[in-house]
Amino acid sequence: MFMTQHGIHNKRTMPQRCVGYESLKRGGLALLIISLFVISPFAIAAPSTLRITLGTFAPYYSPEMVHIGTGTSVSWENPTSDLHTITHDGCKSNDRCAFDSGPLGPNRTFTVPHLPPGVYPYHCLFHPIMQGTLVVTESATPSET
Ligand SMILES: [Cu+2]
Repeated sequence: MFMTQHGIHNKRTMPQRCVGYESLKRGGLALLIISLFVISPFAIAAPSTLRITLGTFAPYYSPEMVHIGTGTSVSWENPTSDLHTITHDGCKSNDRCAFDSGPLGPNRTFTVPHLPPGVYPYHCLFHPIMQGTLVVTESATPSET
């Protein structure tokens, strides 16, 4: 009785196992295709906007050091509950003020459109410990360091 049931059970599970394996293979392939679609836009296509996130703790601007091409705009997001600024160091010394967000409130975003090539150190007027650097080079490929 037990043997028969066991036999029947085996006969029933065997094809199911095969189907299960097939669908697992199919699922893996689908996952591979999906992941290719998800990853490739970031790997191949250069995003037109690079996002930097403000933080209460270091790194205060994340990423702190950013290399972008001249075709890329930069967008700072403030998810903290404090006011911050994104102020080009040149604004303080009254040289050439490339960008200054002014007080940026929580959940606000400040975007700087395309900048000419150059090195742009910047800081927060309220918290001088907050410092970041933007490096703009004559290319369209952005990267982070
Ligand atoms: Cu700040």
